[in-house]
Amino acid sequence: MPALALTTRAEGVVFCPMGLVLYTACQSRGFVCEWLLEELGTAYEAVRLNLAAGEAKTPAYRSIHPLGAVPALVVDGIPMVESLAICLYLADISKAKELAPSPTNPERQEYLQWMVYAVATIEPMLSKPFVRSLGVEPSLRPGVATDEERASFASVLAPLRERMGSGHMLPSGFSAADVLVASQLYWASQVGLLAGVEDARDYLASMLSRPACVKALEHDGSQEQ
Ligand SMILES: N[C@@H](CCC(=O)N[C@@H](CS)C(=O)NCC(=O)O)C(=O)O
Repeated sequence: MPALALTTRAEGVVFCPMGLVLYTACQSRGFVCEWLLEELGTAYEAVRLNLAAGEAKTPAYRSIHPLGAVPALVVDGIPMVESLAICLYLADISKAKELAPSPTNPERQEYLQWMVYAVATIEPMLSKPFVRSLGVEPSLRPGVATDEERASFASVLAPLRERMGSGHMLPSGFSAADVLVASQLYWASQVGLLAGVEDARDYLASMLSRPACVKALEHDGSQEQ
C-alpha cells in the first residue's frame, strides 16, 4: 500500500511511516488514544492537527478520516477511526502490558461493558455543559454544569462507584477501561460535573497521576487551538 500523504500546518507534506501514527488535536478525543499509546509504551508518531485552522478538512486528511475529525490511527498504512474502536484495538494488541483481558477471560465481559459505557453512556452526559463551556472563560468553566446536569451525571456514575472505590474498573487491576472511564471523568471535571462526587474525584486523581497520563496531558495542552 502506498504511503499516505498529509498536509500539516507545521511541515507541509508528511509521509506516514510504517508503524502507529495517531492523528489528533489538542484538547480532543485524541487524548484518550494518546494516553493508551503511552500506557503501551510503544513507539508511535503523533500528528497534531489544528481543527480551528481547518487542517482536518483537507482532502488528504479526509482520505484517512472521511469526516475530517480526530482521532484517527494509521497502522502500517491502514487507517481506522472512532476513538472507542482505536482504544479497543490498541488494548488488544498490548499483549505485553495486558491492558485488556483476553476474549476467553471471564473479565472480558465487564471490560467491554465499561469500555462501551464510558463512550456510549457517560460521554453524552457531558456534551451540553461542554458545548456551553466553550464560550466561557476557562476559570469559570467549573461553574457551567447545572444542578440537574450534575444530578444526572452522578446517576450514570452510580454503577461505577464500587469499582472506582476499589481503584480500578476491573477486579484484577488497571486496564484500558480505566483510561476510557477516567478520560470521561477528566472532561467532566472541567465543567463542574464531579462536584460532590468524592469517590469519582479520588479515582480520577489516582488515574491522572499515572506517568503515561501525565505525558499524554502534556501533549494534550502543548498547542493552542
Ligand atoms: N465519535 C467520534 C467523534 C470524533 C469527533 O467528533 N472529534 C472531534 C474532536 S473531539 C472533531 O474532530 N471535531 C471536528 C469536526 O468534526 O469537524 C470519535 O469518538 O472518534
